[in-house]
Formats: sequence, C-alpha cells, structure tokens
Amino acid sequence: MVIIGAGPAGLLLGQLLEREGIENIVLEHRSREYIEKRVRAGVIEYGIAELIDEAGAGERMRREGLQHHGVELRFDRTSHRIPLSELADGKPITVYGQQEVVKDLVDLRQGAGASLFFDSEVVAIEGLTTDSPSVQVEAVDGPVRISCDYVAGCDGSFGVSNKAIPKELLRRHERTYPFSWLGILTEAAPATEELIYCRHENGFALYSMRSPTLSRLYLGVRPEDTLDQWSDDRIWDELNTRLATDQTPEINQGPIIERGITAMRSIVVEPMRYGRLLLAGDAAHIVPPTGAKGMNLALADVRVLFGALVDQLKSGDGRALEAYSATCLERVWRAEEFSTYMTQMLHPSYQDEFENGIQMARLRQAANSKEASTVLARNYVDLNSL
Ligand code: RFL
Ligand code: PHB
Repeated sequence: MVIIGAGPAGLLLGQLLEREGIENIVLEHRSREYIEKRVRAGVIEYGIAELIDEAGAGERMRREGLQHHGVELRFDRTSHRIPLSELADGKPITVYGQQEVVKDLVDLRQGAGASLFFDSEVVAIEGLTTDSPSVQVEAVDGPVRISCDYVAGCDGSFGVSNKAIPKELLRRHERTYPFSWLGILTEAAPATEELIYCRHENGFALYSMRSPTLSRLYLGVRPEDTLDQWSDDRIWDELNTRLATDQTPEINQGPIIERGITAMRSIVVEPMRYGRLLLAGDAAHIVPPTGAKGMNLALADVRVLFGALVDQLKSGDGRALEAYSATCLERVWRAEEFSTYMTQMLHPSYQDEFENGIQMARLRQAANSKEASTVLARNYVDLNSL
C-alpha cells in the first residue's frame, strides 16, 4: 500500500504495517531534515504512548520523555492544579516533542530498510474506486506512477488526499477563531514542573517544556499579528505579565531558538474513506492546539486503520474497514468538543464582557468542582477513557 506523508500518522502506520509484514511505501514531499526539525506538538496521551510502545518505537520516548501527573490552570493571578493522574485512573501524560517521535520512526524505518522516499510529492491520486488505485509522484529523478491496493492519506490538511474525494460527497465543517498562537522554543530550564494553561485579560499563555533545559511557551496573539511585531523583549514581557502570580518568580529566559505563529482552526472532513483511499490525521481533521489533541487524534486514527487493514488483508474481513470513517469520526467530534471547550475557556475576548463572564465561570468550575475537573482530566489524559 502507499502512504502519503511522513508525519506522525504516516510513519506510525508504516511502522505498524511493517511489523505485520504488510508491504508499504511512504512518500514525503519535504526533506528528512525539514520534517525532523518541524517543532509542533508536545503532549502525548496515555493510550497513545502505549500505541507507540506497541509499534516498537517507544524506547527513547520512555527514556527521555517527561511523565506528568498534573497540569495547572492559572487565572486571576492564582494557580489551580488539576491532579490529572489522581482523577484519571492513575494515568500520566508524556511530554515528548512530536519531532522526536518523527525522528524515532524515521530511524526505525531506515534501520529496517523499509521504503521511505523524501522530496517526493504526490500530485494526483487515481482509480480510487477500482481494485488498483495509483498515485502520481514528482520525485527527485522525475515523475513516477505507483500502483497499489490502498492509499493512506496522511498528508495533513494542505495535502492532496482530501481533495481526491469528489466534491459532491465531501462535507467540510470549519470554524476559525479570532486569535493565533505565537510559539517559542527557548534554551532555558522550565520554571515549572507541570504545564501551565493561563488566562489573563491580555490573552492566553501556555508554559510547556521539552526537557530539563528547553522550554516551550505560547502566547495568544491577534490573528493579523506577524513575528516582526513581536521582539524578544516584547515576548518575554508579555509572558511575564500574563503568567505572573503573587507567589511565583519570573519565568526563566534564554535564547529563543525557534518561533512561529499558528492560526487556530477547527476542521472536520467527512467521510474519512472514499473507495480505496483512507484519510488519517490532519488530512481529515484539525483541532485548535489548546487541548493538545492534534497528534494524539492522528495516531488514534492510525490505531483504528491499522486494525482494519490487518483484518482485511490477512483474513479478508472488511467490516472494520467499512466502518473506519464512522468509528473515527465519533472520537474526532469528541476531540473537537474538548478542544473547543479548552480554547473558549482560556482565550479572553477583547470586546465581549458577557463571553468573559462565561469563561471565568467555566474556569472556576473546572478548578473547583471535582466532577468538572475529572471530566477535564480524563479528556486530557486519555480521550478514549470517557
Ligand atoms: P503532518 O504532521 O502535517 O504530516 C503530514 C505530512 O505530509 C506531507 N505532505 C505530502 N507528502 C507527499 N505528497 C504530498 N502531496 C504531501 N502533502 C503533504 C507533509 O510534508 C507532512 O510531512 O500530519 P499528521 O501526521 O496527520 O500529524 C498531525 C500533527 O502534526 C498535528 O495534529 C499536531 O502537530 C497538532 N498539535 C498538537 N497535537 C497534539 O497532539 N498535542 C500537542 O501538544 C499539539 N500542539 C500542534 C501543537 C500543532 C501546532 N501547530 C504548529 C499547528 C502545537 C502547535 C503550535
Ligand atoms: C507543547 O508543548 O507544544 C504544547 C503543549 C500543550 C498544548 C499545546 C502544545 O495544548
């Protein structure tokens, strides 16, 4: 089978299929260096970390990843700890960079001599309603056409695969938000042991980390903002203002080694299957990053898709593949709901005081009611557990 895209979804699917002896080829538009440097997600759900282990790719994640048992909600200059593991059957989250997961999977694949082609853009997908679809690839040495039995579209929201579903069958549900995230990676020891999600009247802030010497921080900014409007001094000042409490010291500052602005969107594409094409990950859905669900959702699709392909290809049982889209979409909408809840609760409105009142009521409930914090914790740690 052909897998389009060497993000976490495509690479994990390839790795799982490889271990079952199911032949597959992964085609990636960008270079190896580019995909290994792309800084994105950092929080891995409990069940998804187990899936990475099951794929034989968890060794470094278990060694270098940070296990967290709580997160903090910060508002009104006050900290409120949500004891995640206590509320979610003892389960922790793992803080480990997406690009590290990608590096581990690329290393495994190349070590095993499995097919993985970089700088190879799929430009067209054909014959999806026949038994032998094919993809047209612009590779380093020129155009190539590859025939296969199935095509896994793991090529993100700007890829080709979701566009291969005929317009009259495709439903696309979309929501944009009136803010973006400015994210930085800095060579500074985290001044917090656990992640901090903060609502301040100036906007959202998030304190996260990658290792004992690397911090990852985000600021909610206006959608029209550009990086040249945000000098280092302005970024640090704003982070310090938003994250300040009466007890905590200033955040640790260091050289900023990566920065970017990301728009916030929710997208769901239905159906996730068309003939021999199966969409997984960002190709089918986008969530705003406030719930830390994007990569987790991508890998959860892969878990379902892998099981369904094994049933079909090893035992000729096509039921799970038939149900693939419906099975995934149920979880996708739950993740959209949770991500929207987290996003709306933590990003203040600059005009609507009614909205701000609702946000504060939600935050107080999430922090002070055991029932509300349990729902938040279970959704955050392991979406499948609710
Ligand atoms: P990817 O990672 O985008 O990979 C798709 C790959 O397909 C390639 N491609 C093509 N290849 C061949 N031919 C074509 N025509 C192609 N078109 C595209 C691309 O080059 C790329 O390599 O999708 P995938 O695998 O579905 O993975 C999804 C995740 O990357 C994404 O959901 C997360 O990063 C979202 N996200 C987070 N998710 C979490 O679970 N936890 C988090 O803490 C979290 N934080 C975040 C995030 C995303 C962020 N940004 C930058 C959007 C924080 C941020 C700031
Ligand atoms: C990150 O560490 O990059 C991160 C953590 C939590 C989020 C989003 C991103 O919700």
